[in-house]
Amino acid sequence: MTDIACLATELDEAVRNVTAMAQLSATVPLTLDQAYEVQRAGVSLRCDRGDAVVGVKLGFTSKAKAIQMGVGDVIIGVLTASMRIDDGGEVDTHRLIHPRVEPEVAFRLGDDIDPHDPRADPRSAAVEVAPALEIIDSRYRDFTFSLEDVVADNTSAARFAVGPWQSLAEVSSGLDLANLGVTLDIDGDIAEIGSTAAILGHPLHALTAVARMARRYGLPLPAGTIVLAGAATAAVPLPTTPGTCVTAAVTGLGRASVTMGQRHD
Ligand code: OOG
Ligand code: MG
Repeated sequence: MTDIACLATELDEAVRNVTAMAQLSATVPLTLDQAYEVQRAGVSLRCDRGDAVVGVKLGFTSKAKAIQMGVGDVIIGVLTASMRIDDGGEVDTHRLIHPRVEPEVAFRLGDDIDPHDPRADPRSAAVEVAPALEIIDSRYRDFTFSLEDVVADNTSAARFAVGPWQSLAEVSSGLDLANLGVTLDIDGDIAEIGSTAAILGHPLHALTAVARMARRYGLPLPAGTIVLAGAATAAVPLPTTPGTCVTAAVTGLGRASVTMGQRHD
């Protein structure tokens, strides 16, 4: 029998000890459903220590990411309060194993989405939109994993920062959210360029995908939930030199930035 709690603890310790581990799939045959159970058990361990769920994130919604990681299906993970960095805030790089950063679009739900109601319209529940940065940090050696591995590892979720929120209705009346320019820059030098079109063809499709997956895997989606729609470009290694600034900019939405903090080694 697969010991879900044991696997969740192993991954949790990799986070806490900032140490990469072997892929679970190397030794344990894991189904996708079991992988989501491991993820859920890992989030519970965090919450038992006083953390709180604040959102969800999608992974592999863009071809660039799926190709980069060699893994195809869309996946969902959980964002907690301790992963959040204020816009313009500092990244505690010494707590991360081999972080990468990617530019994203974030939504905030104004209403609950009832995950059990197949008619619920997830798009109308989203009321705000913002540019965002996600820092991912696989707990597996060499940032290499199977689909089940990465799901069990809470989709590599590590840190995220959200730029200024704007009303989704207002933004949508003046801008075509389906094709906005996205850049990721490091100290002003462009590292990646993309378009919001890369996110499932239209970032609002991410909300439909979130509702579908939340229903399947039993994730609650209350009002206030932050949704990271998935990277618009491939991820780049996070430069960890103290003072380095990384910015995601989305045309018409603005920017989200973080700065690397002091090393503690
Ligand atoms: C998994 C997380 C993917 C995205 O935006 O596609 C993801 C990984 O690449 O480690 O967050
Ligand atoms: Mg991401």
